Amino acid sequence: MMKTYICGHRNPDTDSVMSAYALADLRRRTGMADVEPICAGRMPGKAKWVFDHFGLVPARVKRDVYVRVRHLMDRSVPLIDHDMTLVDALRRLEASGESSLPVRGGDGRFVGMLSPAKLLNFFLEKGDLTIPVARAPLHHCTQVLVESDIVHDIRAAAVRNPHNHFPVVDENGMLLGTVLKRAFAEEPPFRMILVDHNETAQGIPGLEEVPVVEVVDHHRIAFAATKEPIRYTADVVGSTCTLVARMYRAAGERPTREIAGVLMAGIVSDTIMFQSPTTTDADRSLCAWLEKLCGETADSIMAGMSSVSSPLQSMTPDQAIASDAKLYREGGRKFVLAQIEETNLAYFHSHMAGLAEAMDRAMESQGLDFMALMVTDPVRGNSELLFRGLDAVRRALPYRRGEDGVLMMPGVLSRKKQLLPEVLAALA
Ligand SMILES: [Mn+2]
Repeated sequence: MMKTYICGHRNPDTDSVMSAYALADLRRRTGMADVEPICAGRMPGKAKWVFDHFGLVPARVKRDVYVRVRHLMDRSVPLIDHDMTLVDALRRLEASGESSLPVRGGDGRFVGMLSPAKLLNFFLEKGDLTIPVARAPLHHCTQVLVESDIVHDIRAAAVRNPHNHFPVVDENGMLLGTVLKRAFAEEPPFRMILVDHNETAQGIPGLEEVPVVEVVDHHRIAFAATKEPIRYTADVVGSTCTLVARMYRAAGERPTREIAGVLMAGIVSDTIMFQSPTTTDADRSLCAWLEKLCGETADSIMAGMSSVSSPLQSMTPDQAIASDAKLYREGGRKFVLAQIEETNLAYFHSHMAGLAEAMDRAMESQGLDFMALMVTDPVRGNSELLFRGLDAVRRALPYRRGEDGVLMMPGVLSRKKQLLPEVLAALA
C-alpha cells in the first residue's frame, strides 16, 4: 500500500496544519489506508495549542519529501558475509539470480562485491572454493550509495554506471542492503495531497518529484499540468478548513468533537475571527455547524490560540517580559535577557512604550545593569531587540538600529546561541 502524505505550505500556518490533519481523518474514513498529515516546517504555536487542547497527537514535522536511497533499497537481495566459504557464497549468489552481491566485513562495513567475472582467474589458478569470501578477490569499483542520499542527486551517475547493483551503507559505512538499477526508473514510494497551497515553489522541498493526487486550496491556481486526473477542490473562501468541513458534509461524514475543533481553529485563525476581508458566508455557516459538533465556541478556541501566539495581546507588559526571562551575572554585570515569540511584530511596536516602562521597573526592582527583550518571529525567522540600561553595551552589539530604537536581528532565533555570545562580547 503506497503511503500518502498530506501537507500544507512551507512556513506552515494554522490553517495549513489543521486542514492537513482533518483531511487525513476524512481520507481514512473514505478508504485511504496509509495516509499521514505532515507539517512542512516549524509547528506554529497556535497549532500546538489546538492539538494539546483536544488531546491529539500533533502532525509530524517533516522537512522534505525527497525520495532517498533507503526508499529504493531492495531488502530481498541477500548479503554475503566475509566468513562464508566461497562455495556457499556462490550458491547464494546463484540462488539469488543476481549477477553480483555485496559482501559485509566482520565489522559490518561494506568490503566489496562478489562477482563471478572477477573470480574467474582465481578459479583457474587456485580453484579452492573452501576458503572464506574474505580471501577471494572482490569487485571494488561499484558506486556505493549512502541511505540518506537524495535519489535525484545520484540518479544520473547510477544510471550511467555499468553495474546493476549498488550497495547501500549508512552514515558510518555499515552495509545495509542493495539498490537495483531498475529501482531508479520506478515511481516514488509515496504520493502527496496538497492543502492550503498548490504552487510547487511554496510546497515542501522535494515535492517536484512526487505525484500529487489531490489538492484542496483557497488560493490562486498555479498548479502544473498533471499526467493523470487528480481530485482538485478549490473555492473562494476564507480558509482551507472551510473546504475540508464542506467535504465532510458532502461525504455524509460527521467530524468528531476533536476534528471539529481542529477545523474551527483553522477557520478562525485564517479569517482572523471573521474579520478578514477574505471571510465568506460559507466560513461562518460551516463554523457554526462545527461549533455544535465540538461543543466549544469559535471565540473560546480563538482566545486559547491567542494566548500562545501573541503573548503581547494576551498578557500585560509586566507578564510578557517575565514569561521567559533569564538572569545572568557576567563580566561584573547583572542583567536579564527575556524572550517572547510573536508572529506579528506589529504588536511589538504598538506595545513598545508599555514594555519599555515595564523593563525599567524590572531593572529597578531587581537591581539590573541592563535588560534586553528579544521578540522572535519564529515563522519568518527574525528577531528584534528592545534594550534598556547601559548604553555602552547596546552600542557594542552588532545589530542595526531600526525604527523606534529597536535593534534588528535578521536570522537570529536563539537567545542562548546567538544573542548571549554577542552580549558577552560587548561586555568584554
Ligand atoms: Mn489558508
